[in-house]
Amino acid sequence: MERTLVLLKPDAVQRDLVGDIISRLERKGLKLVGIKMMQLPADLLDVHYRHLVGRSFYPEIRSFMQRTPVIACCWQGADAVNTIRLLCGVTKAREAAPGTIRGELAMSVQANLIHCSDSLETAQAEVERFFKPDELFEYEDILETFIYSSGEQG
Ligand code: IDP
Ligand code: MG
Repeated sequence: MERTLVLLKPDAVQRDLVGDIISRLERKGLKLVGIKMMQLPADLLDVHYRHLVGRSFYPEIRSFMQRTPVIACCWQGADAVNTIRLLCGVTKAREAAPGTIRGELAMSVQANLIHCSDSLETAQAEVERFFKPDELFEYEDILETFIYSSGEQG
């Protein structure tokens, strides 16, 4: 089973959408294996968004991501990385598909509610960057045999 990082951004916290977004991922059948609230330091953001450092809009993203604490979560599931990217929708929220988190709940390129890892390799690095080993959990999911067929279970 894959593990992936999700951040619920300051707009999700401020707009009281934390519960709604977590509920969507839970109802999909994904398994929550780590969760915490964090005020993100600038140096962590500079690493996390290193592909955007240097862009003219990066200072605004950094200050936006620091306006309130965020909720960091680690989710587990079969193909969890790609599955959550699909549920999230494209970056420019007003063009995100109906039914997606961004498509249903946001209008902005910057304030698009959620970060999710974009590849398995990135997910592994991001989960390690945001969570200490003892903040991630393994436990039995008693519904797993109703969520997956035997061949899909990890
Ligand atoms: P993603 O979050 O869909 O993976 P990335 O390209 O990795 O998108 O960008 C990271 C975040 O930076 C976006 O979610 C958004 O908050 C912000 N961002 C990306 N491009 C722009 C832009 O052109 N203007 C303002 N903010 C942007
Ligand atoms: Mg990205």
